[in-house]
Amino acid sequence: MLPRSFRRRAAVCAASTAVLLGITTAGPTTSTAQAEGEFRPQLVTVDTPTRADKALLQTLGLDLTEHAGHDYVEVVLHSPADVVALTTAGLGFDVRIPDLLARQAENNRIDAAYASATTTSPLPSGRDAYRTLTDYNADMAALERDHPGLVKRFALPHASLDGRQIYGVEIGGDVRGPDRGLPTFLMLGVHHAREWPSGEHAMEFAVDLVENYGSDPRITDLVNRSRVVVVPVVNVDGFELSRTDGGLVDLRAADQGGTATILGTPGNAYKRKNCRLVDGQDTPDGTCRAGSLTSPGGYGTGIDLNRNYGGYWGGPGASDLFADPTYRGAAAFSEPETQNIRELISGRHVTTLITNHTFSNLVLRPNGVAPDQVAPSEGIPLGDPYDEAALEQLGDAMAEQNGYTSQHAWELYDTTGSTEDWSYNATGGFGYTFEIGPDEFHPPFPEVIDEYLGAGEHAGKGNREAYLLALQNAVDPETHSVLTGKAPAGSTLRLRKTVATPTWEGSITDTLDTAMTVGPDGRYTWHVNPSTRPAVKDRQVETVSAEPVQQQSWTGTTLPLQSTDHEFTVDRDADLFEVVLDWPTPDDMDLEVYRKNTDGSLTQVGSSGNFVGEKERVLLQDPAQGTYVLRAINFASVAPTWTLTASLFEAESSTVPGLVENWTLTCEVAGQVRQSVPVVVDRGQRLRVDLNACGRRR
Ligand code: 0X9
Ligand code: ZN
Repeated sequence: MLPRSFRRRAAVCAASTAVLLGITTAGPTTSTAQAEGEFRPQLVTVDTPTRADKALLQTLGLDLTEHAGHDYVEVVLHSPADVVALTTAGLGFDVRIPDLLARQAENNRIDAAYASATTTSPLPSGRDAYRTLTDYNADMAALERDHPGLVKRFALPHASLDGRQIYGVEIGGDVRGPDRGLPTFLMLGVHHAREWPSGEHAMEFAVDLVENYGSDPRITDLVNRSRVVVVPVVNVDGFELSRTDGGLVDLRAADQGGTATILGTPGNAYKRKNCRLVDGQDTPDGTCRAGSLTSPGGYGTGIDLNRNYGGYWGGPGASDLFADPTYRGAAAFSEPETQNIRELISGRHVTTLITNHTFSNLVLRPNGVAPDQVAPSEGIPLGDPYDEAALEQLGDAMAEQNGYTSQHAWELYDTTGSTEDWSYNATGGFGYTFEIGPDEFHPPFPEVIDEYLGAGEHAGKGNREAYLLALQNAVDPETHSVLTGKAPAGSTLRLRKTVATPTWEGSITDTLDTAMTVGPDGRYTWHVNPSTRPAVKDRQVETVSAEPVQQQSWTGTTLPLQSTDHEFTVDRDADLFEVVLDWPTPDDMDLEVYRKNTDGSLTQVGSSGNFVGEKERVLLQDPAQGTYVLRAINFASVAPTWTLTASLFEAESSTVPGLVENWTLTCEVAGQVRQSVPVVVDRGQRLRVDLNACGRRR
């Protein structure tokens, strides 16, 4: 969860630099010897109160991290010359971690100690350390080599910008046989370079299925009834840089139990985006490392692949500035990595997908944007997904296995152009984002094991069990559609649909084109996604009354790093509870909303984590009656005067009627289309279509 986390930590760090320094020197000892007078890379906080200061800093060729706020940027200094560059430019700074190598060594030591004490970890693969890209590729090749009837390795259609092949594996009981219309379950990892556990879990799940096929009846049945496609590393270039250039730097020790976790790092360990160096121009093969030298973190070169998909592309929660961590790219699907996933999904019936990320222990479901938002391309509020009840049910069931919080993606923060917002709205296949792990992008490896297998009260469940539930959903005909009937043995059936998928302001053209081969008995059963896309189905829209039915405002001033609470009682039925925190200066404030329990304790029910300078807003649907605590928190260096407003609204629910779409089903014999019929099929429906005319020559 990028924006909230780095902003929060940044504010805490900036305000307590002096304290941190003292603690850091007393922190973990280094295992690397330091020659006298030798310069050790250090992490400093550079003051950049104006945009001009930031621009100046960007010209110095220094190693800027993504750890930044509106008035500072954290920078790694690698040499005395870097220090001179900063001072000559007249930019002030505080040293935050005086010896990054010492800190990195300490964290690497944890991993090394674990690896050397462990021959075989309890993971399906037995691995005891993070894979490199080479390891992933070798493991996928080995899976295929050792289980040729069960595993097919494939290269995705587009090579990466830096010239690498991107691989995936397909797993199925008869994976080399013709496609007989089984549903596809898709598992993705590492859209964001630094989120290493997201690839580990995807890969471990593949190994898990393969190793247990034939002995575990549940897994055997699931694998026989589906095709499981796993692409563990979508962003291969970024991952290779992150994984091999710089190690783990854990800032928690330096923060004495504060909210800081981890971000500052040497090298590219915290790179987020892909290896695009210039929009619209291919990156010369092999040059990504060079291009990233001065932009290792989320900032700098690259496209945020989780803002580049077509669904509502270009809307809220995605930046149009190349250097930003959430840069959406020049156009929807401008990047080879997202094109790969688009083509994969457009060519199969992916009935359920999970795209893995780190971190925050979340199971997120569509949509990425709050239901009251109106995309100009549509002119009506986004509403809840048509399949909200079913999406929520599976999300909650998965979250019970791993102990994560199940919620709409927009409840985290707005995003547009994310994987499942496109895949769900354009194809109807269920899609979820997992944010793995409590507090780090790539924590010490033992944590990866715990998250996969489950620990504590989730022991024996974890993401493994959550993924199995998702796979179960993928094969369950109740959650997709089934076409069945007679057709000539060996004929090719094809379902096609060319549609306009809304971006935020316009649309893109999606062609879904899938095929299967009819078996020797002249009958077929095809597991497909519904013919009408969720994007155009009936939509429940809440029209909120213009005037609140109840409203209360407070003004106040809160000192830096302090917070102010106000209570507000909801004593009537209302459809919407809105809390807004506004203030005049472009400062860093946060808003949290709690429900007061009968024993006086507080349960957080909402928080707002907008970028610096935006006002904060929390929206609660159907608020329960009772007392709420509204907390204004100041992370900034000044004490602005703010206004806090709580409003209750009533809403009228209306249905905006949607469209009915059809698939075009064709039957081909020897490459010739012999029959073509429109097919309308809903979720949960089983439709019989006999293709008798296909057997006759025209
Ligand atoms: O911001 C993101 O892309 C994801 N968080 S991360 O820290 N892994 O970068 C969250 C995306 C949530 N939104 C949707 N999936 N729509
Ligand atoms: Zn991510």
